[in-house]
This record gives sequence, C-alpha cells and structure tokens, in this order.
Amino acid sequence: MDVSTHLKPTGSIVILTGAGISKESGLDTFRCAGGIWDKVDLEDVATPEAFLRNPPLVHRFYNDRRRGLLDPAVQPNAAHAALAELERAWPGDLLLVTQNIDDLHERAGSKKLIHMHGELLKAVCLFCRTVMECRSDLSLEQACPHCGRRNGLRPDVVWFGEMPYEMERIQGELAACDLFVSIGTSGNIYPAAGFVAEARAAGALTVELNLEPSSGASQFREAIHGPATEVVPAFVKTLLALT
Ligand code: BJW
Repeated sequence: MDVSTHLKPTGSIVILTGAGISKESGLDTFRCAGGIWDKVDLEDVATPEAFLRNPPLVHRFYNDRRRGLLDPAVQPNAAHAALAELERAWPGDLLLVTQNIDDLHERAGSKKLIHMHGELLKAVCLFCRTVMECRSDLSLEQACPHCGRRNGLRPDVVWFGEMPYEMERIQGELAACDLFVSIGTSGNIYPAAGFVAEARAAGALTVELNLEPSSGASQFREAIHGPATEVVPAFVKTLLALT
C-alpha cells in the first residue's frame, strides 16, 4: 500500500482498537470461537438491566476479568508498543480510541487515548457519580469512599444501551482526520462500527488491520490481515517512513 499518496507527515490520524489487539497479550476477545460471549450470555452481564437483576453475577464477571488483567503474565504486546511509538514520533495529530477496557495501551506508553467503553480498573458510584481507581474485587457491600453509601459501586464500563464516552470529541476528530485505522475489532458494535463511514465521509484514507476481514471490511479502502503483533508494527514502520 502506498500511503504516501494519501497522507502527508503532518496529517491527522485516528486509530480505533478492539479486543483483537490484546489477544496476543493473553486477553480473550468477545466474538471469536471460545471468546467471552461463548462462555457467558452478554444479556446476563453487559447491560444495565443485568446489573439491576443480578449484581453479584455482574460483579463476579468483572472481578474475574480484573484479576486476569492484573496477572503479571498479561503485558502490552508489540502492537500496543508500535502505536505508542507512532504517537511519540508522528509530527501530525494522532488520537487513539480504544473499545478495550484493559490498560495495555497506557502501559505501552500511549497518552492521547480515549477509552470509549470505559476502564476495568475504575469504578463509578451510581449515587454520587464519583469515578475511582479500582484494582481489587468490587461487591455490593462496599461503601463508596466519597459519599459513604453502599449498593452503588459498579465497574466504570459502558454496557449495551449506554452512551459510550467522549463521543463528541471522537466525532470531531473523525471529521477532521486524513487517515483512519481500525485494528482488531469485528466491527459489530455501534457506534464504533460506524467510525469508518464517518472518516470516509471526511475524505480520509481508511485502513483495516485485523486477523480476518471484519463485518465492515468492504467499507475500508485498504485491508491488511494477520495477527496484530505482526501487521501493526509493519504498518507503523510504513507510516514513520513518511516522516
Ligand atoms: C485479532 C487477533 C489478533 C483476534 N490480531 N486481530 C445501530 C446503530 C447504533 C447503535 C446500535 C445499532 N443497533 C444496536 C445498537 C446498540 C448497540 C449495538 O451496537 N448493538 C449491536 C449488537 C448491533 N450499541 C450500544 O448499545 C452502545 N451504545 C450506544 O449505541 O449508545 C447510543 C444509545 C444510547 C442509549 C440508547 C440507544 C442508543 C454501547 C455498546 C457497549 C459495548 N460494550 C461491550 C462490553 C462492555 C465492556 C467490556 O465488558 O469489555 O464492549 S460489548 C463488547 O463488544 C465490548 C467491546 O468493546 C465491543 C467490541 O468488541 P470488539 O473489540 O470488536 O471484539 P470482537 O471479539 O467482536 O472482535 C475481535 C476481532 O479481533 C475479531 O474480528 C478477530 O478476528 C480479531 N482478532 N485475534 C488481530 N491476534
């Protein structure tokens, strides 16, 4: 692919990542065979109604995933590292938007980052809306350290039917970007699945980097298929050669 015909080194880049980028770090994806939604019904754990119906079940699901994320074996991989390097070295604007609730992009060194579906290592109090760091198990019995009330702490993640975070800022950046890159996402979940159309409407070059063609693959101008730890560093190298 010759990105140099579409992109100047001062161009602005928006990158969207999904569960596939963290797969080779040891975290499960959602919709792959053997993935999270093969083990648990999303209606039981990833909706506000599920949390009202059975909060201990929802807490157990996220407590298990939080412990998994904090396992010392789970570390950022070469794809996370390449995106952090791109942010450091790219002369133009760059925004990384992740659907992932893990903290592997931060650990790799990314700074201009939006967690549109929230963060596993944060909790929010439903009563006073305080957001707090959370590195251990959550339960209904715990009192909010800010307002002191029990029964209100939940993981600070975005469930189905809830509004993803910072949508106005993301849409503003998509409307002004020259390159949109989607990495490791199946393209099934909106509004993230619609970002490629928004970037195309803004005249951006659109590129998909994924293990296999995603649900929205036909909307991208270019696609490179393979494991993130191989295709992302190679693509970043191509971009940095323009600088
Ligand atoms: C590799 C790899 C390797 C593997 N290397 N690649 C139409 C328009 C707009 C909205 C809707 C609509 N229809 C329905 C909706 C609503 C709904 C939705 O999209 N539903 C769909 C079922 C259609 N969306 C919402 O409700 C969202 N909110 C919203 O729309 O707000 C507006 C609104 C408000 C109020 C009322 C109505 C509307 C919120 C969505 C929240 C999603 N939350 C989750 C779970 C919470 C966080 C968590 O527990 O982690 O977020 S669902 C889950 O899916 C998680 C992920 O972030 C998200 C996306 O998954 P992702 O990342 O794509 O993972 P996979 O597994 O699907 O794909 C992995 C890919 O990687 C695969 O392609 C592999 O091939 C690849 N891969 N190994 C590279 N080594």
